[in-house]
Amino acid sequence: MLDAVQQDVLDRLREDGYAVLPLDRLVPQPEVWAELESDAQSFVADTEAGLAQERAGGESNLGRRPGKEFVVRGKGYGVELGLDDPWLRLGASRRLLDVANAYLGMWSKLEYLDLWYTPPAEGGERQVSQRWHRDFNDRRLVKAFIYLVDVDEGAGPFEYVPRTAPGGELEGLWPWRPLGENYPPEDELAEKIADRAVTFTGPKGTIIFCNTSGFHRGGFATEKPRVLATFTYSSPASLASLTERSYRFVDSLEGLDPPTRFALS
Ligand SMILES: O=C(O)CCC(=O)C(=O)O
Repeated sequence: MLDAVQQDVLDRLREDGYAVLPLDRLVPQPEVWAELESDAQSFVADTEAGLAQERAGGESNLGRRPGKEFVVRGKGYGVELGLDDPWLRLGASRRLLDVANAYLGMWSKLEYLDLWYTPPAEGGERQVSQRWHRDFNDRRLVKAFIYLVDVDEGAGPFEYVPRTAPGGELEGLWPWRPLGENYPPEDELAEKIADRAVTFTGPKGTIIFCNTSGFHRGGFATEKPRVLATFTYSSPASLASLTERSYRFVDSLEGLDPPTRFALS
């Protein structure tokens, strides 16, 4: 059962492949946001201290992944998480999970969650996910991105081409295939989509739901850092949902309701 806010997100996801709204419409409890914001502030402070250390020629323990070094990750792959983590609680909450599950038409796995800090690029070209691409994981999946700072053009906003996900009117553009051509030439794609791409600039606290098997890109910050939290919900049939799960759930599953238990196990 979805309430009106969740139903509206679902309708827009089905129609366009994305939906955007203030997180507090979906999760109106101020104490939830206060805890997330305070955790986000610690992440930003630790990251900025680590970056300053690196700039001074020292070493840091900032989390980065080979191939996508431009993002500093608050959690990273292999992290152990329990229900004391406010981000895990949010990602596994029925407010978000029910939307993802309704869209996928099945109970999903919470495959990935992380906090990302993307410092401004020092010149150079767009790399990997800063370029237009489809995600490989599955034909249908849902990602949520929650901005933890105000994001304008200079902070590398997320961008999406509505209706390019499988089932959408533009699905035929370099169509999604398992291990397909997920990164077409940027200029050819830009020509084909003309002005149909949506750029998600928005204030802190904005949440974007998106089926990222449609074309998307982002994180090409040029002037200021972008900070966000991100969750991926995918079908249990997607190999990535089990083999690439980014965290290990180390709390008890006892007492959790069945969809939450499924998402975390
Ligand atoms: O950083 C971004 O805005 C794009 C992220 C992305 O491509 C993804 O999560 O699949």
